[in-house]
Amino acid sequence: MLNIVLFGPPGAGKGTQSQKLIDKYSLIHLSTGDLLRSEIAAGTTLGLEAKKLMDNGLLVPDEVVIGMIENKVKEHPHATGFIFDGFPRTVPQAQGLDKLLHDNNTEISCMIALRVDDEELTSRLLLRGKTSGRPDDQNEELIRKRVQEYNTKTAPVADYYAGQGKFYAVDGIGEIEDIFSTLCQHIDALKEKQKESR
Ligand code: B4P
Repeated sequence: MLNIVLFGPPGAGKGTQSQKLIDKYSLIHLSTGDLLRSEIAAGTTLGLEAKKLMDNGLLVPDEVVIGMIENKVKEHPHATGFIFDGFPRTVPQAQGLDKLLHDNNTEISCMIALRVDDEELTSRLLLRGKTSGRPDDQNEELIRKRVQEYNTKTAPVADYYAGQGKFYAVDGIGEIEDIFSTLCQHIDALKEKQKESR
């Protein structure tokens, strides 16, 4: 299986690039941000609790997102691979994901990080906020809070995968198509390696 974690700060382009990758590699897209927003739209208890945190730029508790991902992975027993978008966002989430995949006889193939500086992130999210209707994209202070959450809680997840020799970083600034083709080069090289080791 090809299981990719697409990593990066809020606004790095994870959702944008995931859409393109799932089309090219026929992967199942699992975005915790999208899953949480659908819980909010459905007005579930989980959604109402998550909304309070998300609207303040904070992360949702680990056990909530791990449970959501577990349910989704189980819904696709015949998948050829998954793209994890916006998950894991903490080291305990990464450990939970490793365990879940191990229990399903598979593992993470690689983590690819999109590198984008804070100024560019802020301007992208404020621009998206004009049309997305997302409360967490509406003001600069909240966006900075999300970036700060990323720097303290999420950035260490890169070291977790680097320790397993699975971490790659690409420049996330530039044309969307150029970034996509760099991502594809990494993934194609990985697929070749997987073939050789079979
Ligand atoms: P997410 O939905 O994951 O939101 P995001 O990080 O803002 O989105 P993303 O990074 O995918 O956006 P993209 O760059 O594609 O999370 C939202 C919230 O949910 C979190 O703050 C947290 O509260 C909660 N949450 C989610 N997962 C969680 C977890 N695992 N644990 C705990 N809490 C969790 O797009 C940004 C903009 O940039 C777009 O407008 C796009 O068009 C533009 N863009 C993309 N690429 C570009 C490029 N190359 N050049 C110019 N613009 C570009």
